[in-house]
Amino acid sequence: STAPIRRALISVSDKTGLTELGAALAERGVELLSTGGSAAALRGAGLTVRDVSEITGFPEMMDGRVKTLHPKVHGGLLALRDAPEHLAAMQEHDILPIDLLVVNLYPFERTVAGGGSYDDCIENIDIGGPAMIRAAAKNHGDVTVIVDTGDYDALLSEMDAQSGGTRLEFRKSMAQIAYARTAAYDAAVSGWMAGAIGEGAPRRRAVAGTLAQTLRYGENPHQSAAFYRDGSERPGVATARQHQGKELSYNNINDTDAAFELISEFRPEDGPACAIIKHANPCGVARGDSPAEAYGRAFDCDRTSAFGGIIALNMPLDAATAEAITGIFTEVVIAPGADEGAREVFARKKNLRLLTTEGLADPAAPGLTFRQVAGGLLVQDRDSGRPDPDALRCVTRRQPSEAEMADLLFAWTVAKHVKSNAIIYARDGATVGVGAGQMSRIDSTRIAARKAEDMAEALGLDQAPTHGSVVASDAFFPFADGLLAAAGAGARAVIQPGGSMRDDEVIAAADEAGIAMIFTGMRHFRH
Ligand code: 93A
Repeated sequence: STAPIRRALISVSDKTGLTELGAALAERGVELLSTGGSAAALRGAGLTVRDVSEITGFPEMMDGRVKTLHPKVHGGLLALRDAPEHLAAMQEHDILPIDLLVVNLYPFERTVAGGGSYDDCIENIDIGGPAMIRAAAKNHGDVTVIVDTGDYDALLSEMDAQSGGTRLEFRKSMAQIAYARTAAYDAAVSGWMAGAIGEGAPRRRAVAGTLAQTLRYGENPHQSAAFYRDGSERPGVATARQHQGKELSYNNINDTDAAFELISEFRPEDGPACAIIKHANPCGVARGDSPAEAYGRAFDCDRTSAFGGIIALNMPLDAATAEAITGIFTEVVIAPGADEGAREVFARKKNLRLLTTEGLADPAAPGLTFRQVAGGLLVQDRDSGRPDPDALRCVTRRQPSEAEMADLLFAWTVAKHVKSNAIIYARDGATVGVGAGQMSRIDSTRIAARKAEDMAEALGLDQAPTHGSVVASDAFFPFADGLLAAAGAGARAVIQPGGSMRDDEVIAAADEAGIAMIFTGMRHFRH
């Protein structure tokens, strides 16, 4: 209903705009009820106010801890105006309907930020305020709730436009804002308490989601941690079924996510593919004629780093793949299924954690990623970008061959899942050198090439697998040096976003070295 507001309860700690609001409401014929300090301020401005204590018949007591916690207040906020039973109860108990609630809470956050003592902080946990806010917000069918001094003007404009009442639409919106406020308030309280209680005491973080698992520890043993599910159905580590092995650790979950998100880029229709992850970066990714072969080729990229890795496959595991994988110590294997033969093989390795999912994740699906910074949260779209085939542009005299083009796209796909600066050498559908997480692109280029040389030595090859390879770079080469280093390692084709001030120099260097180069027009930073 848009019935005019007749009675308002005002109880505010932040008195900004209070007397102006009180005067504006009084002018519109609204009766004002209020608590101690707020009532005093309103009276000070010459307004007529009734004390809540007069309504409840109880004084404000216990240092104000109990002032509005009373059926005369909560009944007035919660009663359904069109339910005969509620109206009868109001009549019987002398409860007056309250049509508008204006509350802002004890300044808990400010008390904490100002270095308040433990007792000060505790005393500033508002109880009656949130109770009233939640009651009024629940009853938004009849009651308007305002929790922000910044919304006073909107309230008055609404009332003026609606003959002294408010539209349901407006009340709903204010109710949503009200619950956002009480949720944030309690999150602040629990966050403060998490820091105030003794080390090692059980605690939980107030985050959106349901607790899936209290973890033994976080990234390091001195950090406590937990894993929450956000309710999304996306196939991945949060929704996978674990068949065997110890509980996943914090780092296992993080790495398994990285592994599965990467391998989900490779559709099973295009053939088997395998990724091996260490510290959230791939140390080998490969296609193969069979899942076992894909694993073997991924393993051959960097056998040293693969030890204790996390392995993801894009199709169900079979016994041959399981045999190959169990050749060395592996922490986690995740795939969209595992047949009986594979499960039997894995069962012999008690510590290996085997996870199966319902299919692969859709790499193009929209979604958000979150990262915490001191005092805030960074939110962005998931990097679901894939270069538009029509946007790929060959900028060199030499064009990549068909086989090189396939490898370029393979390397580019992997690059998206490597921490910046990312440089990936690939050949015949397998990475042969991965340079990750360096502060300079030239270092990533050199590290990837050097790892490839080490591997060639270990495998007894007379030439590094980077000979005749292709290279992907997650962002543009700022100078020609990175490109020259790749050429020196034997790369024949390059894929990169382009867009450097010195693109001309880089293109000239590629032409000089007889290298084919593709610009994608899209960057894949990952930090
Ligand atoms: O201590 S309380 O949790 N107990 C209550 O019953 C209660 N009712 C309102 N705090 C309570 N309030 C809060 O008092 C309001 O949320 C508001 O922040 C403050 C306003 O007090 P005053 O009008 O005396 O300045």
